[in-house]
Amino acid sequence: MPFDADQVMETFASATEENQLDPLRDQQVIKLPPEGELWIAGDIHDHRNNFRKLTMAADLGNNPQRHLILQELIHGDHYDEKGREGSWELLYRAAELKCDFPNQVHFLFANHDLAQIHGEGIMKAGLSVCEAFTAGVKRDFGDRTTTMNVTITEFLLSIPLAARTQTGIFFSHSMPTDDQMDDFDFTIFDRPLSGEDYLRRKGPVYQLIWGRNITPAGVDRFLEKVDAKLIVTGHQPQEAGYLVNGEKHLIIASDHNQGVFLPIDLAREYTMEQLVERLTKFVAVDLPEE
Ligand SMILES: [Mn+2]
Repeated sequence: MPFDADQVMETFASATEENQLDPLRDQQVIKLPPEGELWIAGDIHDHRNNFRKLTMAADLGNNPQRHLILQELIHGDHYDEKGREGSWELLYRAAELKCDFPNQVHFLFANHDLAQIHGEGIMKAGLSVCEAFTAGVKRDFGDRTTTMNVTITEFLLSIPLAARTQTGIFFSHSMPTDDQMDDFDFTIFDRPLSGEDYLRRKGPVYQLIWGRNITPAGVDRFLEKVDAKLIVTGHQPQEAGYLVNGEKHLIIASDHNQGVFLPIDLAREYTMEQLVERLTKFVAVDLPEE
């Protein structure tokens, strides 16, 4: 399976530019329009079949009113016999999709993206998934590996932190933990970011995308600060595909058959019950085999 390094790098570079110039982007937030649709997925982690189902069913070319938000595409289960992991390719497919539909495809920055930028920070069965990812890039690009890693890092750094509807729904990969919430720097959404914002543990970007087990009281404080009514995140694995945490926080996962995505109408308001009713399981999406 040969890859054309120049073409792959050109696609990542174009997608980087499209992320930066996204017409809906205001600093680190995608501000969705008052009409049309949004389809949002949770963590995908190189689940290639779910990605295929989502993009084919979304049919963006025939549905210009439809927006698609993707998050945490990398670090999945496609390891070769030498422990090299191949999720750069799904990230590349997503970058291609951004280039094809720059006004409709958007991303949310996730902790696996940040770990891959840093080249470390997530272990699985005692092995670094970031090193496995880089080994996969090296397998497929040989002596172009260094430039490819720089290109991929720039793409990951171009991804915004959040999105919101005009009807009060906020989207981010996660939220700061309850004990970080009081001191959390909420200005990260409204200004350019610097290296300090991404620092391990102390940086607000790190805190936003790594936080787990936020209580409903923490969710309330977060939503008050960002002036939204409901929040949808990924990040915490969900065997059933989703979890309603309290009354205002919906967690979705898209990295297995029972995973879900959330298609909503941007023009209308939703209660949590109505959002949950909209959830669509990947297993229910029927597409012809490839
Ligand atoms: Mn995550």
